[in-house]
Amino acid sequence: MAQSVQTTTILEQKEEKTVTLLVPQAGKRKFEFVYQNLITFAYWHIAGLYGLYLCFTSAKWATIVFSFILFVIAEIGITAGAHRLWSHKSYKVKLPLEILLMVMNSIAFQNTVIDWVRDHRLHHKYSDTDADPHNASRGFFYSHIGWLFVRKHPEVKKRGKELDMSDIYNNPVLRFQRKYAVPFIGAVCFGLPTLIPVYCWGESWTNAWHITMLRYIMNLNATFLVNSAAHIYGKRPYDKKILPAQNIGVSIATFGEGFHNYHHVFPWDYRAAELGNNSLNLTTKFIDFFAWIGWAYDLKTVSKEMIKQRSKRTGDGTNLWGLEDKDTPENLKNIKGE
Ligand code: ST9
Ligand code: ZN
Ligand code: ZN
Repeated sequence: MAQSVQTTTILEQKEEKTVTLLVPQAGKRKFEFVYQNLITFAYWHIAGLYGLYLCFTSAKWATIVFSFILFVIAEIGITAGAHRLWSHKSYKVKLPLEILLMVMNSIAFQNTVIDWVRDHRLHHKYSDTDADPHNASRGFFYSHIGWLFVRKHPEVKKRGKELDMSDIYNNPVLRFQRKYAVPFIGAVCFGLPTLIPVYCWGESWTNAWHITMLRYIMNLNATFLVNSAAHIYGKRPYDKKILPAQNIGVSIATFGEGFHNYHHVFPWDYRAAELGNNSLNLTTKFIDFFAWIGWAYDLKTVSKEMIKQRSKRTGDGTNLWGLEDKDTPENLKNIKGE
């Protein structure tokens, strides 16, 4: 039944060239606002905040717990699914887990995975330039949410067309999600989460709907923090010349996606962090569990030696080798500088 966890350590360092400002900054480019998005996001946020108020005044405990569980499921659908599996191919999965992740991802409704992956691969290839959909050199607000209120920069569309997306376009599970996006995502993200509390434990319609909104905006904003806060605040132990940084707060909010300086340097590592066993990294634990039952395999990691070398060469000198698990012989060696 249980199988041992299989991991692949990439021994050859893929030289990750930092593509800083490959595309000229268009600081003066006029924004073309999409007013429909402004109105929709404003409604989602106001409704979600009202949902928060209802949690403290009239909601049933069952509704709050149910929504929190959905929050966790949806977030893992983004982190383990859209991000680590489909965008970065940092591990492989069997069909049942792929379908499960697609459903979990749909509960988060962050567009379809196909669109998400295209934007995310661009984000890595052209980080913080005009070709990055949520270019953080334009500030916190733009990279957090503002980019969704305006038309994309022409460079995003131009460079996006040059990406190899064949694995994603040919993926039947993702094609299903895109084909039935409106009814399917609508049902699992908004419809069922509202109906279940009403019909299963007699919650009021208004509580069920607004707490669904609360869960939804919490998922969105947690994800957005990776693009904003984790591209601005934190240390840069692996590459001091790039904006992505190590941000513990974001790691807590996103189940392990805030170790962002590491992630941009080693994007193929399924742990998205040097210390994959870190207790904040629930996503890694999720993948490890499925590797244990045999549904996930070929988990890619990076050797300690390669991390250390890269860190010494390009980091800001803040790598805390050994602090988190300093009892291991390997880390004791590192601390002593052997
Ligand atoms: C939402 C946001 O869903 C989801 C993204 C979240 C952020 C992910 C970041 C990852 C973080 C880091 C990882 C860690 C994860 C941690 C997770 C923790 C939980 N390449 O888009 P359109 C072309 S918000 C190539 O309309 P506009 C293409 O031809 C919630 N081409 O552009 C396309 O047609 P098609 C719900 C591209 O008109 C055409 O342009 N979502 C590319 O400029 C039109 O595309 C919403 O509310 C590309 N990358 O509009 C929707 N992009 O697609 C929000 C576009 O047929 N979005 N093209 O090929 C929009 O309304 C619009 O996209 C827009 C831009 C207004 C922002
Ligand atoms: Zn990534
Ligand atoms: Zn990033």
